[in-house]
Amino acid sequence: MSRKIKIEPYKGPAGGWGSMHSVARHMKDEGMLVRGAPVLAKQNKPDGFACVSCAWAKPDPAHPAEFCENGAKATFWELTSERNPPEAFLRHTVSEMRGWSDYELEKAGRLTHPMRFNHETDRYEAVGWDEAFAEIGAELAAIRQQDPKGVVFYTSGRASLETSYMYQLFARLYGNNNLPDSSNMCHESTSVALPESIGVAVGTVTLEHFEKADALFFFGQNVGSNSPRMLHQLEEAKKRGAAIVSFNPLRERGLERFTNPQDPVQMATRGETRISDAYHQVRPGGDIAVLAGMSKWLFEADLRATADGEDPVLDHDFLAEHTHGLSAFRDFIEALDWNDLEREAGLSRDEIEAAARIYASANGVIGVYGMGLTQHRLGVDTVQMLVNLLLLRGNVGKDGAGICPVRGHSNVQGQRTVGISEKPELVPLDRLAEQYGFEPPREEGMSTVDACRGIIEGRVSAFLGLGGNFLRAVPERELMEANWPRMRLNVQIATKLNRSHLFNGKRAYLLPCLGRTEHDEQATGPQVVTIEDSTSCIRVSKPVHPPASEMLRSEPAIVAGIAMATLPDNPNVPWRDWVGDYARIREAIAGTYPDIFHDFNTRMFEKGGFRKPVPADERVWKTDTGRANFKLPKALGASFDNGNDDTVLRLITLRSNDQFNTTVYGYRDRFRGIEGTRMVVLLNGEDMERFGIRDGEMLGMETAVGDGVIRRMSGFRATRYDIPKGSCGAYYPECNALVPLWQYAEKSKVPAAKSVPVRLLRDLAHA
Ligand SMILES: Nc1nc2c(c(=O)[nH]1)N[C@H]1C(S)=C(S)[C@@H](COP(=O)(O)OP(=O)(O)OC[C@H]3O[C@@H](n4cnc5c(=O)[nH]c(N)nc54)[C@H](O)[C@@H]3O)O[C@H]1N2
Ligand SMILES: Nc1nc2c(c(=O)[nH]1)N[C@H]1C(S)=C(S)[C@@H](COP(=O)(O)OP(=O)(O)OC[C@H]3O[C@@H](n4cnc5c(=O)[nH]c(N)nc54)[C@H](O)[C@@H]3O)O[C@H]1N2
Ligand SMILES: [Mo]
Repeated sequence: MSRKIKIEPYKGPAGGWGSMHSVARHMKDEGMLVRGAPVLAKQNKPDGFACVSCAWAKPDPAHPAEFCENGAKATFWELTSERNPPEAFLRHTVSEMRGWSDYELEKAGRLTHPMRFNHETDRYEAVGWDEAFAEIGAELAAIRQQDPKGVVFYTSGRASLETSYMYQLFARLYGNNNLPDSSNMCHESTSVALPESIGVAVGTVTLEHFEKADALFFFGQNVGSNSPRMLHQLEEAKKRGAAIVSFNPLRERGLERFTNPQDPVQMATRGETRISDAYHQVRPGGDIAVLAGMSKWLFEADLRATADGEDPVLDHDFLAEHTHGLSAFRDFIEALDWNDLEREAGLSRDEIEAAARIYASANGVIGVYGMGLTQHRLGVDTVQMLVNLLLLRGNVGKDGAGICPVRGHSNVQGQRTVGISEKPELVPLDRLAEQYGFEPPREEGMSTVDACRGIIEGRVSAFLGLGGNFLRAVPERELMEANWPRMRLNVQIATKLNRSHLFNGKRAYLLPCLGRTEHDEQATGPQVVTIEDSTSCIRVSKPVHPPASEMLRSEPAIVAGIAMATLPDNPNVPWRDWVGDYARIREAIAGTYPDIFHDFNTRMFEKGGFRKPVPADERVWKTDTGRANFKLPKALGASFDNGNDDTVLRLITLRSNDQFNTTVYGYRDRFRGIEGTRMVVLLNGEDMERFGIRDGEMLGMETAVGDGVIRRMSGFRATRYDIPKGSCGAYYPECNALVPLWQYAEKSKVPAAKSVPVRLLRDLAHA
């Protein structure tokens, strides 16, 4: 497919007419011109469905149009009129489809029929549901006899609370805790960092906190592309006079300016809201140094204020009553040298101190962050440094203050709440044992990185994917693709075809499911599901549209179908009744987690949903010390150390405005002004001159970790871009072949996708 490549700076704001045009184009492309508008009217509404895109909070009352450009694209992507039926599969061998792009694979449309891979014909062929379940069940049962630990149960963060609960129970009844999920590549650094610091694994803020905040600090989260509905809260904050400060190596448009498509005056006058008051282009991995520098200024300013008889800068009452480890933290910070901080941060002392002044002048501050903090070698330490900064002025558990990890997939946080975790200590196994009369496995299961290693080393016999595109999302692509076919069984529950379905072991099945927007009719009538958003609010999602095909089954029905065909009967686990009435699943969830889910079937309809208890927001600290802990970082740079080797760049892997993870909606990264191609490498102008590279020249890249594995890719168009010296950017998932599996966040094992050490090469293909 040839597309016109256009690379030029985008002058428009986030939102605005550009966003309206983009929604309209996608409506047309997916054949949704007539059906689209009524569906969007129900998006994120109390009587509608929870958006399948990001996990940002859904306010109640909702805005008249509580959807964004990307949420609309996600809805149209799911409800497209394109179909990928068995006849279409007969036309192409699987080997042939491996040559297709991610865009082309999914563009083929919704899967309509269960499919089984035939090695002889190298094709997927239609199979009946009962036959598929029976065959999968027999194979899983046989593997269970030999090695119940050799099966991986992966989930992507979209599946509902109901499905996720059933899935984790299935894995544990099967005999392992191998429940990696997309969170392992994402906010796992949060899930490890926050419990140690403040005793909860999730953010502490709600929309009410946003309404009262005096300042918001953004670290490595691209709001305009990845959680655009939050721009409403930011716009309101700006109108109130709140300050917004951003730290990001790239100048992301959504953090700069926004035109609210729902504001007729702004739209008519092409008016816009300036979002960030200050924007600091931190070096990738430089946030620990920034946060340390800000803390350093705060300690000094506090001493000065006390000496001058002025109000203290730190919240001494809070520190004395609620925290642990302050003096060690102060010693650590005081010993730091500004030269080191400036070098690691890539920012001047003046800039860092200016940010600290804004921080000190605000009463309530929210620290917002995303993958720019979590996907680094010291991702956990970085998150904990952000907490340290917040603690200094009591900015946790106070009105208008708190920590806000912006979660990715729409129910990724909720899946953890109902037991999707490889870590047995996070799950009430005793309770499950009692409820279902079995002995749950107690040893730690495989995380995503462990599962990849297991697959590469041939220790994994079967892989079940509940959504997602594992093979495309993980690091070390070449070794993963080469070793994947060694498995005995690959079962993928999906809505559309993707690359993970094209590398098959001995047996492979592709099971098509209903999307969240689609009517789900079971024995007792129409069903609804529930999800949890980034602010821990749990609410109902009602489907609004007929299914893409009559053959589709719901995710709960598919999980139950496989489980019943695999496991011996257990009268305590009523799979069939659960599928017949999802309220019964919710009762079971409430039985396992009464504190969170009591009266689940009633409370799910409450206005705005009900909130899971978040003790830290009440200043109750469920930590080892019973207080909020200051944690010291292991080093000042969160990335790798390239010493004096200035030929090694830190590669940031990026999302465009026209994708949802591995789903590529199109080739228009409007905000960055890159259209028609995703194979670009964004480079700093001085680096280009230093290496003698011309704009538009084709380059290769090679990972520079010296572990004996050659990771090389070609075909990147050199693109001059406003990015810090010594770093470069390229799109995920295209460049995942460059990400080494073992280069992950210490403690959380999140692949360090925001600072991959690379060298540029004259293009291999053109050499
Ligand atoms: N439309 C759309 N929405 C999405 C997604 C999508 O792909 N498309 N994905 C969903 C998912 S699963 C997730 S996890 C979230 C991801 O949403 P984000 O958390 O926003 O993730 P990214 O876009 O990967 O990167 C975030 C930002 O970090 C910056 N950054 C890189 N390195 C550093 C650093 O060292 N320090 C700092 N301060 N910044 C840095 C990058 O320039 C980028 O702007 O979005 C969710 N929402
Ligand atoms: N280099 C690099 N790698 C990264 C990242 C990065 O920033 N850089 N980000 C990481 C992050 S944050 C994440 S979350 C992961 C994402 O990893 P995944 O969650 O595994 O990937 P997705 O692209 O979200 O999955 C897309 C597929 O989900 C299926 N799907 C969509 N809707 C449904 C549904 O309703 N039900 C079912 N059963 N299937 C459905 C479709 O078949 C679609 O092809 O990638 C990670 N990998
Ligand atoms: Mo994510």
